[in-house]
Amino acid sequence: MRPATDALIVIDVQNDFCPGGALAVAGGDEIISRINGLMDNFATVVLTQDWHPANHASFAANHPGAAPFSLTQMPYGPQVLWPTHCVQGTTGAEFHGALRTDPAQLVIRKGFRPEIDSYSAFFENDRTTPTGLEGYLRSRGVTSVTLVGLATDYCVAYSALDAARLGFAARVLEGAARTIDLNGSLAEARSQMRAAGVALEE
Ligand code: VGL
Ligand code: ZN
Repeated sequence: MRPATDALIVIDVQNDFCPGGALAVAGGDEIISRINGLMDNFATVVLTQDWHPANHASFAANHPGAAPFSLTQMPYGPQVLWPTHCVQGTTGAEFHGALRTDPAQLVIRKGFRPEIDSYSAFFENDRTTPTGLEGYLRSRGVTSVTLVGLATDYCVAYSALDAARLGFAARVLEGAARTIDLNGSLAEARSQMRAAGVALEE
């Protein structure tokens, strides 16, 4: 067991991000057995769940004429328009059936405001609206976070960058994560994480 100051944060291991899902990440289900095993090593386990209303502004379907994976401008900056995914209460939004959920003490749901996306487990995409995770971790004495899940170059990277910015020691286990890799997003995410002091490990 790792020290109580270390938390495992499992990002968005949901049906829609796994093969067969609406925004499937290649090999997304391959990481689940490793993540399940990691949970035994951590006294604090947090799961996140992408949790959008059907009218969410990140869905291409809610922008007439816009193609999925195109870019638009939101008040908070550029935003990729995604296929409709992880709609609240749907099977696609449920955790993958093979993921252990019993060891988790907290489930953070994010992206529930129609007008703003939330990749990070800590802040919505304006980078200022908090999810509450920082307070939860700090009040439990956590100083170090290990991030795994889907997808490396979006929700995992945004979460890791915010963790580092907040002063947590942050590491991403790339072998327990899978990537979307849209227009060079993986290379960009990796260089940003390295620059921010996030440890990238297998
Ligand atoms: C994610 C795109 C849209 C993710 C969530 O979990 O990485 N990516 N919503
Ligand atoms: Zn989403």
